[in-house]
Amino acid sequence: MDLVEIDDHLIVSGQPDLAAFADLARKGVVAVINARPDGEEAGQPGNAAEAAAAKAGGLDYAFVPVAGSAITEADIRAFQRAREEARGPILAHCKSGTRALTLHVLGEVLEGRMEQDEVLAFGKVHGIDLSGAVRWLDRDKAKAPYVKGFHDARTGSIQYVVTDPATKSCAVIDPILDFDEKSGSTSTAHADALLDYVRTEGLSIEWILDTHPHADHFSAAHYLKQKTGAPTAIGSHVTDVQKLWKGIYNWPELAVDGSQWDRLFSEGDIFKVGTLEGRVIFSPGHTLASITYVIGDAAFVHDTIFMPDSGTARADFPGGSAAVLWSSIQRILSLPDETRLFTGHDYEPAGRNAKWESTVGEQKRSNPHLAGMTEERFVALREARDRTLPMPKLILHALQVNIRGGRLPEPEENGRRYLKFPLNALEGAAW
Ligand SMILES: N[C@@H](CCC(=O)N[C@@H](CS)C(=O)NCC(=O)O)C(=O)O
Ligand SMILES: [Fe+2]
Repeated sequence: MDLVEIDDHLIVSGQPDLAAFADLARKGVVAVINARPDGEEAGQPGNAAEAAAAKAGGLDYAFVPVAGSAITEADIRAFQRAREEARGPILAHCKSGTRALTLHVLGEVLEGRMEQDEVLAFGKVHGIDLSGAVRWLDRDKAKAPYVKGFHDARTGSIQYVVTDPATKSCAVIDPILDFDEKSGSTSTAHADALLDYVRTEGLSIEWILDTHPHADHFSAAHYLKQKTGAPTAIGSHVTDVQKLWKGIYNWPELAVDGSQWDRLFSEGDIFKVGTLEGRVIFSPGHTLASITYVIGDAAFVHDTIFMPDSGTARADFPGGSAAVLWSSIQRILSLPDETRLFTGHDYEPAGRNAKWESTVGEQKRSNPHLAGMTEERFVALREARDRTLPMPKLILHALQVNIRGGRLPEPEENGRRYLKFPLNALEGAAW
């Protein structure tokens, strides 16, 4: 294994021999970043074996798997984080070292610590061809909209800011209001991080959008509207979801006309984010009201399709249907292959870094719930899996907030707000 010393803190290499991990630790290396997806070639040790070898050698370990053509900002940030968290030199590897150095260099350019026109020469000094990194940066500059995702590790949700670079107008999609169910505390940490980003980048929020009433976290739509005055919107079938949960919560005063939002979107509706056009696709199945926002070449597909290694969303909540979800997914997959897909959740399977961006083409090729699938087999697979899933821990907390556009319950006469839960209303208890 050739070790290429990039600086005092970073060594890049091809696939290391696992037997060498203990040796690396003796030489002062404190962590390994594995940038290779599993299964690239026979004899590759793979994530689980590398994680175990790192642990045995006393090394920290991060799994940031990337295919050369499909590096996303989330991967670059995860690589940066793993470097920042390391207390000493780290070894980053892929098959040849090229992807590992590419991840590093892209982070340096995005942070303004390296110029794009220095990249090729920097690679040459180390004997590594970084022309792929230059192509990535060219593509990144040409992207419209520019999409910033914020992953919430607590709930596995992603909130987005979607920006028209020409006008610096943006839309917020699926903003998160933090909630700790153990203490009953709410926090605006995620929503404030989003507002900080909007302020730092000099953006103006044109829309506060939700794809559906979430079952696993509170929406920060109402909070953000109070802070910015921007209009809120959701799918028009939210009224069906309101009617359904009005019954479950036994809540006579709940208005079920969608008046809690400024706009209700239906299939085919068009809206603007600066000069970019947004289009609505009705995509139910996970909920009765789910919609997908297609803005430029980016589709915000919420809980339909997850990352290719994570399959699809569940369809067993009240009002859910696996067959309906299948049809919605087919609509999304009929978008052009290069359409960027941004998902609503990522649960970091097998300890890999959180990711949220894929393309229609990648999904059709490599999502096991979709590639070569028939409706019948999908429905059988989805329903079988859903029978094994416990309800999300916040479903009863979240729906009563989210069917009112992210408003917390009104305070009682002592000034405190209370949530209300039906007992024995939902199935799926995991005892
Ligand atoms: N453990 C999570 C599970 C959340 C969950 O059920 N997520 C939904 C989307 S809201 C899903 O589709 N999960 C698919 C799966 O787990 O396979 C929680 O309790 O919040
Ligand atoms: Fe969800």
